[in-house]
Amino acid sequence: MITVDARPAPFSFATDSTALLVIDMQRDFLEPGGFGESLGNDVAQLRRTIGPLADFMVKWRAAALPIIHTREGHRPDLSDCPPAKLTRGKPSMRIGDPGPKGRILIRGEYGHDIIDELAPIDGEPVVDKPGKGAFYATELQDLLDQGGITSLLVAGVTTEVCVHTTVREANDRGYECLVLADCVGSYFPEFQRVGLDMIAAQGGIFGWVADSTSVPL
Ligand code: TIU
Repeated sequence: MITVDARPAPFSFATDSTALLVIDMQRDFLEPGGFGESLGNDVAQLRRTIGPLADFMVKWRAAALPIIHTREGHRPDLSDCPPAKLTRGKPSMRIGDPGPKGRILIRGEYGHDIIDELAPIDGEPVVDKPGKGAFYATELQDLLDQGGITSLLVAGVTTEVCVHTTVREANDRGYECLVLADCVGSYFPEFQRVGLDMIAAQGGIFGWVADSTSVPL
């Protein structure tokens, strides 16, 4: 067992039943010209997560522990994109429109893929998801069941959107989740702070929170 000094209490996990879940570290969210920027966001806000997460992934892989990556995006014909998602707000470019990194948030496009700094290595599953949560309409539950995974360390973007939705879904399914505070990012500093507080509040209502440097690997 490994025990992490976490909020609101120490978090313990067994190395044979824990995976690192890296959510949506895609060019569309972290680089200019993608979906995140089209929604009016400053992508620079997310980029502080890249260094700590890259360092942590090196340590996690060195310990031969599993990593699962996710990507948010849609089929080229947009058949899996609900109209409510497609037309919401007034972005300068909508999902499926051509952008500098290819069609926005479309599977197979350059912008949809994971940033080079955090590229998956051979054998690491990449789960494509149409929604914010990583369990909805994906194979994630089966992957975790097959691997005997009962605990998740969670990283990625954005804290209050896809990370939160996924952690809530995971919590309801019985997974114990430790959210790595320095490896999750929001476009809004106040949402980052409150998003993490919401997870750890009420005795850890959705999970635990700690910096990646607190995980004694
Ligand atoms: N807009 C925003 O904050 N996030 C998303 O649209 N997707 C994810 O969080 N991955």
